Amino acid sequence: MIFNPDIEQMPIDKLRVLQSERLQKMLQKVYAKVPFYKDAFDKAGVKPEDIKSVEDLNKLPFTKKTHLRENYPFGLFAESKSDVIRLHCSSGTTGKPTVVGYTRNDINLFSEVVARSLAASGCEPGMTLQNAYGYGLFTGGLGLHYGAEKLGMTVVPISGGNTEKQIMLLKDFQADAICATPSYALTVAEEIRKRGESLDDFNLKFAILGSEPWSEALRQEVESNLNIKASNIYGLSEIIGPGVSNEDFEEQGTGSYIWEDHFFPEIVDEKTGEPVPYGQPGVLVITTLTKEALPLVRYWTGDITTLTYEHSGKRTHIKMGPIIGRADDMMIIRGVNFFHTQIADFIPEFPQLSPNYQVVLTKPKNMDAVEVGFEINPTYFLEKGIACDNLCAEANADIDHLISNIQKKIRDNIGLGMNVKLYQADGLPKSEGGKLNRIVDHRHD
Ligand code: DLL
Repeated sequence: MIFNPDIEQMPIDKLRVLQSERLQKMLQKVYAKVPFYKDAFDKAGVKPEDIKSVEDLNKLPFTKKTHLRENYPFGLFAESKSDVIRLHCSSGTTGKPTVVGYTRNDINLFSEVVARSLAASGCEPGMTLQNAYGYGLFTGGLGLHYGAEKLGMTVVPISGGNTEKQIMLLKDFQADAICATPSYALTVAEEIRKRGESLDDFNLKFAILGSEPWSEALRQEVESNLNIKASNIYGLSEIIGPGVSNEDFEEQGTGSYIWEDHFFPEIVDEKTGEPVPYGQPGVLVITTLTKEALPLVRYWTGDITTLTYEHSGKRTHIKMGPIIGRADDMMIIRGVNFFHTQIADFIPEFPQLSPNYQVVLTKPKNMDAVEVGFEINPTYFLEKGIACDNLCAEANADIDHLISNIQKKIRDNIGLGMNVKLYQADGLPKSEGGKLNRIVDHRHD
């Protein structure tokens, strides 16, 4: 189903006119109301009226997370605090969080883009959504909640974690869809399989997964364990939260539609900031066109991806590829650039492995070393008649062979020698409800 066909299927030339009109209005507003932007535009020698259309955007400087931090908590807000009806924060581990604010219109806009995203994922009015994103300062829980209500769904606001109860309510309330981080969806899916539950007792058809990078291997595992369709949802608090873009469940693998009537995307070179042609990877930069409380001009998301127009899809809006990684999460190991998602990419080639993995960095003798941990896929070995709890002993030859094949794959694909360690099923940390950190860095211990 298409939630808002007039907008989602608007011809590109009309969309450009709408975007440019909205952009001009927004630039006038931030120049008048946010001292940070007045200074930044003046320094760049650009006045809002110099930007006639979205094509002129690259005359303007970027806004970065450091700017939000320097203006903590409300310095970049363009509306008075009394018009802000909600605050959220972006997920960060240390120090002061990044604070984002919403007017009533912003909450309506947030709900609209999430409703579009849920519909693209297969959801329809009348269906029940189990919302396993965390409720609280994180935008996932409340963001999906309001969007699902707007679409006309019944929401089960269970939040993340408590897997036992998740499974009970999925069955008892006959949820049609679940939204969660992909790593937590995997935890739930594996638990359902491990318990030998019958899928006939469930009514699940769709999953809406995002908030962290995930792989085709993980998609396959969740889809086949639960017999559902899983779609990608992308977003970040600074721009709105979840619902900046979403995959259509019938167009899997071709990217996620960016709702570009509200969020104008660019891809730029990570080092030079210059535009990168469509189809090539670079940093995603987004300008909000309609947001009131916290409008952002050319916001440097730090996420690396590609943009492409794919004219055979159901909608006209541009699509972004999967997130390859965050520019600041790129590891440079012995001179080679490396994102952990490169590991996830080849897991489907090894049916002996589950999609879960972990990267451990150490620094023996002052040289960076990488160990990648994988979990055995118990179904694969059980089908061969090998018991999982005794796996390594019984399947020694298989395992040695597997390890050397994985090492070769890593050398060929990434250009680095890495140590490979295999764990029993459930041997690696799992998501307990939220985002899963796959990198353990002991280099500075
Ligand atoms: O994670 C918003 C969200 C909630 C998105 C629920 C989807 C579902 P933040 O906590 O501010 O917001 O983190 C934003 O998470 O810059 C990306 O690096 C990463 N991220 C979000 N969605 C995806 C995705 C929410 N689908 C940061 N794939 C972003 C890969 C994602 N990474």
